[in-house]
Amino acid sequence: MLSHWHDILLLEQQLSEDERMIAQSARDFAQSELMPGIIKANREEHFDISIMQKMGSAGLLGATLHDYGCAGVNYVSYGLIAREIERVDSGYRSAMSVQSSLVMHPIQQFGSDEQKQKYLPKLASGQSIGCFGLTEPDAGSDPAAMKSIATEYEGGYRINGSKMWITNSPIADVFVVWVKLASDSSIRGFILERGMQGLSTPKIAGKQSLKASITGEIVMQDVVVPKSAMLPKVKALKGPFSCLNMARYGICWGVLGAAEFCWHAARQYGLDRHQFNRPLAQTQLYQAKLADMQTEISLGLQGALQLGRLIDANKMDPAMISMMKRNNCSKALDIARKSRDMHGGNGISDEFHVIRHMINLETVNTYEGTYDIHGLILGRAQTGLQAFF
Ligand code: TGC
Ligand code: FAD
Repeated sequence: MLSHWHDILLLEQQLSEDERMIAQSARDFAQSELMPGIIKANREEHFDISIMQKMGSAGLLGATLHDYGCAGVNYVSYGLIAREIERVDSGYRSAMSVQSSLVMHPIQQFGSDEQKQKYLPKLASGQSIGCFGLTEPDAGSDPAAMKSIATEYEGGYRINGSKMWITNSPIADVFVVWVKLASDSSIRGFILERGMQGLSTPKIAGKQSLKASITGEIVMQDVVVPKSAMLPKVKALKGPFSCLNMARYGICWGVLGAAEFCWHAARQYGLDRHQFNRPLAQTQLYQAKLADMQTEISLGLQGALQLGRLIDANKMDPAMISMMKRNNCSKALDIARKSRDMHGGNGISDEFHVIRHMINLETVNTYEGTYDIHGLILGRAQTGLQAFF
């Protein structure tokens, strides 16, 4: 048997010593702090907020940022962290990505010095929880159609509107929301805080995927904020989209962590389980499925690594991220579905984890731009023709 069957293209040897250490410590953290409680958390639809503090103490929040208590690691390392966290559950990677890429990143990139000083240290330590509000009930794939509006009011703004499907909104302290200015319809980012009058965050019930993550709305009814609540350094959709680039990149790695879990579980199950007087893993159909899993995961990881290297070298174009987010999510979902099938009846039980990954990956394939939306982004990038409408 090949000793490095699980790393056939020797990805690990392509990492620096630091990157290997960061990946190992993220894996140790995820396996010791997150894995033991995941079945219960998923069954009870519970997100324990102490997880954010633990992630903060482990240096996993805003890890690519410098200063403010952040680790200042490169983007390859950020991807390796996402892979380890999502090996346990996509919902936990979601919590980490939202805090890091969708809340801390825009504050660091587009915020004033006062905003950075005020929010970043607590977000880095996990004392504060952040969320990112772009999607609305009538504006999902097409965020330009958003209706939330900020009207100038007594030296500040009055904000009205609602955001839908927002990871962590019911437990968030800090809200980065994107709304249109009434004066010129330009899209601007605002930082809102828990406790502001008119701000409420009802939980979305009945979610059948990402159950260990909490999701809600952000309802803004005449929320009055000072001008200093606006992110001063960005205007228009490139603001939220540039945050999404970073979060989508994390997903490229993260989903492969979930897929690897499902692949390894299927392999082990096939070695252990006997039918027709032989291990399942000694049948041709079973082995062909394992070969497909190994191939897609290995290729996906090489793509994710190259993408991370390009981001670190400042050579990233968003189309690259669309290609990898689209392909890795779809392949991971397919692998999880196959693994579920290869576990037979046991695959239906959450004790074996693969059905949880499978259902979670349905969300990951949808959020941060659906499979088809990323296909249209890639289609536009190679033809110059936009086919969204
Ligand atoms: P479009 O004309 O394409 O672009 C408008 C302006 O934005 C710029 N831009 C980007 N900038 C940086 N990075 C990117 N990826 C960018 N994509 C576009 C673009 O250059 C332009 O700038 P300018 O200066 O020329 O005006 O805009 P469009 O309205 O036609 O958009 C088309 C489309 C479909 C690509 C876009 O709307 C899209 O990506 N839709 C998907 C929506 C989405 O991903 N939503 C995610 C919500 S957040 C979320 O899901 C979090 S889940 C969290 C978790 O739990 O992990
Ligand atoms: P729609 O845009 O209505 O799309 C429905 C279907 O139509 C999809 O298959 C889509 O691909 C297809 N479609 C849309 N337009 C076209 C077209 N032009 N051509 C062909 N097909 C098209 N958002 C946030 O802002 N912050 C968050 O923290 C966040 N967290 C989330 C957590 C969860 C659990 C979920 C489920 C979603 C979350 N989202 C969040 C929202 C997510 O980004 C959106 O659900 C996603 O962008 C899709 O938007 P939609 O649901 O409105 O679907």
